[in-house]
Amino acid sequence: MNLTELNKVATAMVASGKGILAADESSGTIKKRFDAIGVESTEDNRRDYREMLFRSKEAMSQYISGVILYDETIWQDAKDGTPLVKLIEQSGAIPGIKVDEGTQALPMCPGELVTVGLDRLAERLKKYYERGARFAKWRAVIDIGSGIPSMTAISVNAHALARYAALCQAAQIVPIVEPEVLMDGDHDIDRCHEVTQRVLNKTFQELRVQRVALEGMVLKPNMVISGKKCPKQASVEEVAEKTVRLLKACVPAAVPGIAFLSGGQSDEEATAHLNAMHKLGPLPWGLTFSYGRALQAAPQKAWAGKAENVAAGQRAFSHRARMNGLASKGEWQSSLEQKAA
Ligand code: 5MM
Repeated sequence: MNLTELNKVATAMVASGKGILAADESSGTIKKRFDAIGVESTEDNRRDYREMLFRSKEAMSQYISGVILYDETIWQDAKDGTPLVKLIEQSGAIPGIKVDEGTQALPMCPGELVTVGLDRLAERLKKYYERGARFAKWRAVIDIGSGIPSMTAISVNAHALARYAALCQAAQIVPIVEPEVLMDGDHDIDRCHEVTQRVLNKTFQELRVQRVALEGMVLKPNMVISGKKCPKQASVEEVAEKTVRLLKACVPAAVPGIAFLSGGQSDEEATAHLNAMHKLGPLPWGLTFSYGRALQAAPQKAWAGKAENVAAGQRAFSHRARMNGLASKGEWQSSLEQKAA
C-alpha cells in the first residue's frame, strides 16, 4: 500500500469548491428514478443518461472531483465508443466504483439490514483498478425506529465497512466509508444525533481495529437532521451546528475529508446545510458533498429521456454542481438559485 498516493487521491476527492457525483444507482434504484420521469430503464437509456452527465463540461471540470459508478457503467462505452471511465478522466475527475452488493435482512434482528459483498472483493477491486477506478464506495444502512437500531446491526455493519476499507487500501483504492443513518421516520434531530454518534464511534473503532489508514479514506455520513415525518423540523442553523459538533467529536483530523450523502433532502436543503456548516469553520477536514438525488433530480427532470433535452439536462446538472461547489466553500446564497437556466 502506498499511503502517500492514497492520501493524494482522498485529498483531491474533497478539494475545496468540488464534490463527488454519486451516480452508482443499482438497477432497481435507477429504474425507480427513470419511472418517475417516464423513461424505460434499458441499458442504452442508462448509458445515454450517464453520458449526458459525464459530458457536462462546466460541471465536470469545475465542480466535480469524482464520480461513483455502478458495475454496469464502469464497463460501458459512450455512443462514440469512448469508455465512460475515459470521459470522466478527460474531464479531470476521478472515477470510483460502488463495490457493495446491496443489503440483506440481518438474522435475529427484525427490520434491520446488513450490507453484503465481501466475497471475492479483493479480485473485483483488482479488476476495477485496472479499469481506472481510484476510489470505491460501500454503504451501510441504519434505520431508526421503535427499538432499533440494535447494537448488533451497528456492529456488524461497522465490521463490514472496515473489512471493505482495509481490502480497498491493500488494492491501492481509496475507500469511501458510508454509514448512512436513514432520515425516514418521525424521529427528531436529537434522536438522529444519538444514533449517528453511536454509528460513527463504532465505525471508527472498527477501522482502527482493522488497521485502516485514516489518511487514505473519505467518510460519507448523513447529516444530523430531523426525520422526514417529524412534525418539528430543525432549522438549517441547527442542522449545521449539531452536525459539525458531532463530526468534530467523532472524526479524527487524520481523515482528509467528509463528503455528505443527501439522503432524501431537497436539492436546496442539501446545499443550504453544507453551506451553513462552512460558516462554522475552520474545520479540521475537507467538508463537501457526495450527493446522488440532490445533484441528479433536476437533470433527470430536464432530460426526460429525450435527445433534444440533453443540453437542458446538462445545464440543470451544471447549475446544481455549481451551487454545491459554492456551498463547499460557504459561498452559496439562496438568491443564486433563481438565476438557474
Ligand atoms: C446514487 O445512489 C446510491 C446507490 O443506491 P442503491 O445501491 O440503493 O441503488 C446511494 O448509495 C448513494 O450513493 C447514497 O445513498 C447517497 O445518495 P443520496 O441520494 O442520498 O445523496
